[in-house]
Amino acid sequence: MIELQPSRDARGFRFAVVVARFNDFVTVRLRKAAVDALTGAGVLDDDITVVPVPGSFEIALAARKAAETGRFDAVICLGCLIRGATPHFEYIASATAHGITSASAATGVPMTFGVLTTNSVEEALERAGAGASNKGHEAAVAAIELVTVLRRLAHPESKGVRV
Ligand code: DLZ
Repeated sequence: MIELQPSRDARGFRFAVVVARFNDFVTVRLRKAAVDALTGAGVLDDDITVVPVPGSFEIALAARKAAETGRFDAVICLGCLIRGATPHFEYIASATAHGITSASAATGVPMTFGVLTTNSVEEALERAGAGASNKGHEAAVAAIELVTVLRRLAHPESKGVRV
């Protein structure tokens, strides 16, 4: 049996980071952590395009449009929905998640989900702190892993390990 190995080396790959401005005191932290994770994996500044959108509800359309340009290997989606402050929280959260899933399925471009859905501001800030538990960081690392393992899947000469 061969198990394909994702890589943390993302040199040469191009990413779009779609980020909602709503609750920007949180989303700027998600964005910074995502960009840091990408550059830390070898992605050039010029190969990262940040696409700001008003709120999480608008992420899916922008992600799809970014994917349709053909210029990106993956799209990282970032936003912050806080239940207490958001009437119709469930509707927006559900529309956002389904919209991103559909956009990825329709375009075939990997998209990752760094949209916080929390009960409070405190919970949101906890998930946007320093270090690897920041959900922007996690979404960027997931995008890198997905891009690299799918690349290896597409190429028969891919390196895998026998398990
Ligand atoms: C309107 C709204 C509300 C109340 N709460 C949030 C939120 O917590 N997080 C977020 O990302 N966006 C929120 N929005 C904005 C919607 O996502 C959307 O931008 C607007 O309804 C305009 O379509």
